[in-house]
Amino acid sequence: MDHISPVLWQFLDKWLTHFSLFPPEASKIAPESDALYFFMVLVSLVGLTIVVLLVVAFSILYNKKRHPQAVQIEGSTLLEATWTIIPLGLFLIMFVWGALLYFRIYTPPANAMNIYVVGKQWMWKIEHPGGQHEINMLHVPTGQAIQLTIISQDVFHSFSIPAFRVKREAIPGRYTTVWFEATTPGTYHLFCTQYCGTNHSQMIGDVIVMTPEDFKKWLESSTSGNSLAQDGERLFASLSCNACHNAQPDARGPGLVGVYGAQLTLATGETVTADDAYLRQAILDPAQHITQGYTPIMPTYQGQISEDGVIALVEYIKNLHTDYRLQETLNTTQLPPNNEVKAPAPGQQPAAQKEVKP
Ligand code: HEC
Ligand SMILES: [Cu+2]
Repeated sequence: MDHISPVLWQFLDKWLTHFSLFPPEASKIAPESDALYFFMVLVSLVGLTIVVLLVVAFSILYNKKRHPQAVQIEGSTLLEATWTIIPLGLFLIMFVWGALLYFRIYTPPANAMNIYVVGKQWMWKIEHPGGQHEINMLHVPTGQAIQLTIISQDVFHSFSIPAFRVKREAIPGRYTTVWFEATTPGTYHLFCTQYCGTNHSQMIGDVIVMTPEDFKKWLESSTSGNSLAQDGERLFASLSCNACHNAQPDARGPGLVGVYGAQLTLATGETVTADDAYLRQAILDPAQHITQGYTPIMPTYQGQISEDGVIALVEYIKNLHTDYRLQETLNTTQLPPNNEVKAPAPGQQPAAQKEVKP
C-alpha cells in the first residue's frame, strides 16, 4: 500500500507471514484488503488504550480515600461532541473504505476469464471454458483477472482462497461470482469455509498459480477434447431444445443467438439482462420469466440436467454468436470427431434443417 510507509508495511507483512498469522498476499486485492484490516485493528488498539488509561487514571485520581464525598458533574457539550464526532468520523472512514473495496471485489472486470466452480459434498469441481476439468485443484495464470461462477449441487458451501483474500458462498440453485488477479506463482490453499457435513474438513484443495506461458501449456496438456460449449451443444441437441429454439421463422421458442448479455423484455413489461443466472433459470424454471411475445410452453428441466449440464448449456448459449452454430446443432446430435465445423462460404446457404429426432 502506498499510503502506509513501505518499510513499515514490509515489516508488518513479513512478520505476520512468518508467524503464520496471515496467509501470504498473492492477489492484487490482498494488500488492499489487509490495509483496511490493519487500519481497523489500529483504531481498535488506540481506542482500547484510551479506555484502559482512563479507567486506571480515574480509579487512582477519584478513589474514595481522596474523595470521600462524591461530586456530581453534569453536562459538557464540547466533550460530548468530541467523543461523538471523532468515532463517527473513524467509522465512516471504515465504511466508505470497506464499501469501495467490497464493490471492487464483487464487480469482475469485463475482460475477466470465467471459470466455473461446482461445490458438492465433499469436493470442488472446477470447469474451464476449454473443457478442462479439475477436482479440488484450480490452475490459474498470473496477471489475468479470473472470474469464478460458483454454484452448489447440494448444500451451502463457501469457496475461500485465503492467500487471495477471496471468499464466496456456493449456494444451491443460484450462481454467485467472485474475481481475483493472482500475482505470484505458487501453490495456495483452497477451503470450504462453511460446515457442510461429515467430511467438510476434507473439502480442501490447491490453487496453482502459474505464469501465463506455463498456464497455456497446462491448458493444452489437460484438454478433454471438447470445450464446455461443445458439451453444451451436444446436450442442446440431445435434449431437443432445438425443437423450439431453431432460429426458423416459425420457431416456437425465441432465437438464442446473441441472447447472452442482451436486454430482454418480459411478458410483464419488465426488462432483464440475460446473464448466466438468467439463462440458468430460463432453462430450469422457465415459467418464472416469460419472454414477451411467447407462450409459456417451454417444459421445465428441473431435476433432469445436472449442474455441470446446465453450465455446459449456458456456456453454449453464451458462445452462440451466429445462427450457423444453431443450425449445425439442428443437423446433428453427433458432432464430427474433430469438432471442426467450417463456416459456410459467403453467399452459400447454411446447411438445411434436417428432421430432429424426438
Ligand atoms: C416446447 C418448446 C421449447 C423447448 C423444448 C425448449 N424451449 Fe426454451 N423457450 C421456449 C419458449 C416459448 C421460450 C420463451 C418463453 C419463456 O421465456 O418461457 C423459451 C425461452 C428460453 C430461454 C430464455 C431466452 C429468451 O429469449 O427468452 C432460454 C435460455 C431457453 N429457452 C433455453 C432452452 C434450452 C436450453 C432448452 C433445452 C434444454 C429449451 N429452451 C427447450 C420454448 C422451448
Ligand atoms: Cu463444503
